[in-house]
Amino acid sequence: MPHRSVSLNRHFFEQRMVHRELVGQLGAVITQIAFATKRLSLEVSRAALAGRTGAAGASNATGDVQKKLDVYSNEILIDALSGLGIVAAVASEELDHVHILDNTVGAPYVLVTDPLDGSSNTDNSGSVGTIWGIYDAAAPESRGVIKKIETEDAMASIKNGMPVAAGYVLYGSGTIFVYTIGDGVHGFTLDRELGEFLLTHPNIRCPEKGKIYAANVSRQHDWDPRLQKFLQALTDPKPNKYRSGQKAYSLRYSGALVADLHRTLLEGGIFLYPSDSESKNGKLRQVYECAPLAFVVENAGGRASSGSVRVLDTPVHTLHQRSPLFIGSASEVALCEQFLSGEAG
Ligand code: P6P
Repeated sequence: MPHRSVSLNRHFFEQRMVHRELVGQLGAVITQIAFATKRLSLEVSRAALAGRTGAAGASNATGDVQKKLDVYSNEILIDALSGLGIVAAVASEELDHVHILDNTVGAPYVLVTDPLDGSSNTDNSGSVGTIWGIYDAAAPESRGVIKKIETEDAMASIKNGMPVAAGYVLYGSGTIFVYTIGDGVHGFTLDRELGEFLLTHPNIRCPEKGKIYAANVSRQHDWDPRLQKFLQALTDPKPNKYRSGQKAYSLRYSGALVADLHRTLLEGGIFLYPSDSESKNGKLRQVYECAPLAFVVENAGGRASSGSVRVLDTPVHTLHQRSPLFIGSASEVALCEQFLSGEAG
């Protein structure tokens, strides 16, 4: 018998008895996100041929220089979700404000997204990714009420709710689609000839401990001394009580959050982007980078923290607010929090 190929749609259909929503509107949104990222995978791979490398000539709301592919990726994603009547609004790194889609009275969901994370890597063919999260558009008390979702409704859902689904797509040596609806984390690899994402990583579990850490260590002189002590505990050639006989950790850092996160999810360890003198609240964005990835990693048994607060409990005040991020294996993230609080070290 040939190996059974499980497409995303088949995967959703097989879960319909437990998760009816996967053969309904939620499944339709995730399928459209997958469709958009198939297009993105193609566009990223041929950016240089299509003249889509380099800067777009503007900056986004958080002051990052927008790459041509950033803008194009945002357009592709919004286009894939427009007209469905299922997504009411999109909060994107590339848009200053929440974007309310047309004809969406009664649409049940809001999308948060970083359409092309790590886009500085596109000019050197490095890995990049898409990060996405889906929230209920209406507050619990007004669910079922047919109304047009406005910006304040979308922001209220993002501030007060938890994601109903989240995931990312890694455009690396392969194109990997990872998602969760809160019941397991599942990974699919794009078969370009079929044009289908096929299940290759069912029920991903983040190892309890790893052997790798990911950080931009060129900035460590500027970090909290307690964080420096934590990294010393991981990397000291001499064994210490925090490594229980394990060898010193290796450093892997790609400059693209999705690539470093995906490796950490599969192999364990910790990714960290702390605050420093340049980024006093951290560099990564809480709404459309930290929270969706935290939802994925926690559902795989990992942990995600701002250093002192669980990412998914971090209060959201503004759409583009930044947060420090410590994410990965439960053991390393918890130990890092203990160093930062002074309980360890
Ligand atoms: P640095 C890319 O710009 C990004 O937002 C993340 O994808 C990545 O983890 C981080 O910034 C890299 O930042 O300061 O190390 O270049």
